[in-house]
Amino acid sequence: MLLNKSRIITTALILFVLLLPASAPADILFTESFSDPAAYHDAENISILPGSLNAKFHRETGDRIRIQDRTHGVTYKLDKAIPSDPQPDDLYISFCYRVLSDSTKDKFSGLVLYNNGSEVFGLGNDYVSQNYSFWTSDGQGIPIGEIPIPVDKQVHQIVLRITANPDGPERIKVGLDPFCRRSESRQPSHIWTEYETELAFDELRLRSGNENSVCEFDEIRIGTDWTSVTLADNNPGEYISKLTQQMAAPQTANRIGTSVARFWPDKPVGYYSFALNKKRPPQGPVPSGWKLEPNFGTLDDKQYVYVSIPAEVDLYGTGEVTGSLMRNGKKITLFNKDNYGYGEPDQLYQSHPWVFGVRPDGSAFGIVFDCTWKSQLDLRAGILFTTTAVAPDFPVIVIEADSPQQLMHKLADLTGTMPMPPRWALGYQQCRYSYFPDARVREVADTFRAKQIPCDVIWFDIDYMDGFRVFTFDPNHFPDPAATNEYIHNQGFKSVWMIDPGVKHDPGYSIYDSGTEADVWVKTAVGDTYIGPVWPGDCVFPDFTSPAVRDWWADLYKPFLAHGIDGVWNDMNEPAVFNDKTNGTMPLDNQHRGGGELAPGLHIRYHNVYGMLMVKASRRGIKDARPDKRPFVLSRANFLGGHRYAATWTGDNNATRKHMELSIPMSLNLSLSGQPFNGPDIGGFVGDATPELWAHWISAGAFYPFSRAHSAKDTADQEPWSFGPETEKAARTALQRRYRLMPYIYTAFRKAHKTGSPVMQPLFFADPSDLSLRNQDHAFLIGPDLMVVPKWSAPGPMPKVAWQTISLVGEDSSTDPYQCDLKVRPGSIIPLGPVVQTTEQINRSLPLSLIVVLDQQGKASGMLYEDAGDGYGYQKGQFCLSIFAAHRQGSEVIVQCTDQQGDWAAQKRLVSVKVVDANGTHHGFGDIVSGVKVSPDIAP
Ligand code: NBV
Repeated sequence: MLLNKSRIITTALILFVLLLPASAPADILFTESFSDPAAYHDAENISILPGSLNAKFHRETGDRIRIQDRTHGVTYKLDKAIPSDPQPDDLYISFCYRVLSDSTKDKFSGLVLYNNGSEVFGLGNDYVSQNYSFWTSDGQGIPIGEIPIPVDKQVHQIVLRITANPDGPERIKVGLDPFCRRSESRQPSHIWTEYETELAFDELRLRSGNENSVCEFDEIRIGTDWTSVTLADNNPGEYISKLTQQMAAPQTANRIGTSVARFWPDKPVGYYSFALNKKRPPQGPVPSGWKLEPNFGTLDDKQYVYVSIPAEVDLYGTGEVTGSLMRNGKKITLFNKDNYGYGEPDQLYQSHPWVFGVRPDGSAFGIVFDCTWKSQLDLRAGILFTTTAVAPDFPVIVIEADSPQQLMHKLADLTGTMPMPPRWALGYQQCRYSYFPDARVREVADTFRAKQIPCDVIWFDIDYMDGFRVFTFDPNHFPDPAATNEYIHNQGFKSVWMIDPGVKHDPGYSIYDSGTEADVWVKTAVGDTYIGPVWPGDCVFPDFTSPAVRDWWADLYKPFLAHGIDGVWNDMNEPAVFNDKTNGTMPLDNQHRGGGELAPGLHIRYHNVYGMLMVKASRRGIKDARPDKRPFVLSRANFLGGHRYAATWTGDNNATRKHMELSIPMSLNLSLSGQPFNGPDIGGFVGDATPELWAHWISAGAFYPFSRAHSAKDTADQEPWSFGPETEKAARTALQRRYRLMPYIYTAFRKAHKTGSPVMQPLFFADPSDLSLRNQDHAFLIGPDLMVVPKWSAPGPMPKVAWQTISLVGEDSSTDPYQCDLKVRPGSIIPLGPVVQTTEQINRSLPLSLIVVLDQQGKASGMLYEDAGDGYGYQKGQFCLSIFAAHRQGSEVIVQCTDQQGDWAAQKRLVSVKVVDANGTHHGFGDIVSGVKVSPDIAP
């Protein structure tokens, strides 16, 4: 074990070690808080400054030390400090740290461990990566936490945990900015990096790096447990404390729904809410005992809203974000951004000014910061929302709920629910940038059917256009788009074609000419038509803030769809503009005309809703053109509430395992932000997926709500069969599983449409009071009853009551190298259909089966929603909602349809039933309306 290797304790202290007085808890081995300035007599370049480093919620004492221009800094020999007998299994080292110089000049500043005079391990700022890092004796710099945090000038706390390993390398965990008021097991996973290395040390040095570097240290502690090094208090830290001093309670507070309150900093001002689906008049005062009240303030050129929350609250939501499911500790910039390869963390294509909180008892709250302006959510110490001072006042809406599920319903009460999508959009979809010419599209379609791999949709990316002019077709590659669509329609596919917002600046091109005549383009600060480069070269951009412009745009779809196009894909609508000087978008002082309920305003005000307004217009155009069909629009940019108009995918991810893993918490947080219909590019957009990666990705990706494979230009082919027989088999099995589950998935979408309940749900929805489930980044739920555990996910906590693993198409996920474990919740009934190649083959005469897993009381229930799969007949009663119930009766289980709603209710329906329990699967068959008996050998 670590200390037996015993290179730790050797010599006497060179400077001094503050050994604790005998009365101090034994598990604190060393502590230094610079309370004796006289000790540092050396040192031109060392000073003790009054006041400690004010890290968030970390108890500070004494003063702090500043070290400048010193490669070796301050040295502590650690003999006596760490007992050799008995030797602790775990050692924790913690310190507070601030880099004050330009980080690029710092060379490995931080706290460094030495052994026999040689550097063995460092914690701090690695000048190569310019991130908060740790580095090992071989000089490798490794960022701390899952997303590298660039070195800034703020106070941070770094914690190192060393777990002794007598037989090999020590296990290391390094954490940045822990939540001191929480136990170690309740830290969000993203603060940690884990590593293994042999590690023994006898000396600790504080180093400031090389020339011109300045940094400060404080509160250095070594202990044998978490609490001894991460002392907590209630101070939210320097930055937040300074702000909260300027803040005031809201001047206006009203209830606007059951347990929903709206707060204004002052008197309400006229405003249009993009997030909400309709106006919410005040309904009276906020109920007494209301738990969360925002405080408002302005400082320098910023407006702030701060909501103080108890330490144990877990935060989620915040929209389209990379990183772990739990958002505590994150900072998210809300400013829609084209972010190819997600180079920059946490600023992506969509903005959701929304935080979803869950308390330890499972009760939940949500906060809408109802503001479209460029802003930031900072969840490092409470909830801080920041936007520019020039933004007009905006309200903050707080929702209280008994459970996370109820919170989603209440959010949907405010924002509206997703419209019912056409069923084909729930099938698997095949895309690439780009399938062309049309012969290649036919070939892909033929291959799916020849290989019997289920698929519903083929996608047409930007290269179908004539010189990237929207609403045109390349005469060489797509001379007859209607014939191409007809060809694939005949094989049971639908087609989705891309439309970008940028219209080529090209007099003579009909769309440009008509838009110019109707005066639809966004204007510059001085009132000229704004022109910016995108794919076609110079482009002009419709000003979607104007109702007249939205009408003009909507009308473009009718002739376009007449080519047999089924759905539309709106890309680049952040809007992306190829101009680095304006940060990849249009200038923030561009002018939007507004109209209707929207005031005229600058781009900085409407940037975040540009994409939302675009898809609002696209959706209406599609609906107007084909009033009897359900529109399908996919959008890259969007805003809280934008699920009313479009589904979404998570942009240009990478073909890496990391991005595959990140896709799950990303889709979950989008789901918890009110966007149920989402998913990433399966296989990864940027780069070539390996056969193994693609096989793993499709095996889990078959269960994203939006399940589409896509890949960038010039990447290798990435159809399911392109990687060889093993990957092809994995894809076929995974997609057969999705299609077999289609009755359940369609029912889950219908619930999302009716109530706002997400299709994809985090594991903690299974038991909101089980704290061990709060941090699960990879296992997830589809609907409330089906758990998906990816093969590649690390084993993690599971719900306390065992869920039953099922097989759907003869697969055995316990031995299959790729297929996820699918587990069914005890107490539920899952409806299944047969494997079909396209959802077009689905109808009510197909056989139906039910998987039943009884709970401890011997009961189960479930439901099935069926309708025509498209159109609006369901609104006139043309559907059937079947309610199933099962109960144990002696050695038998009786499964029955207890209720049917809708005009499609049937007198009789033959169903095959499988009751799955610890002993295996038990079959039954019969008329579900009168009841099916399953026996014998049902486990009690
Ligand atoms: O239209 C081309 C691509 C598209 O395939 C991708 O899905 C979008 O996110 N588009 C971005 C523009 C080019 C990206 C390099």
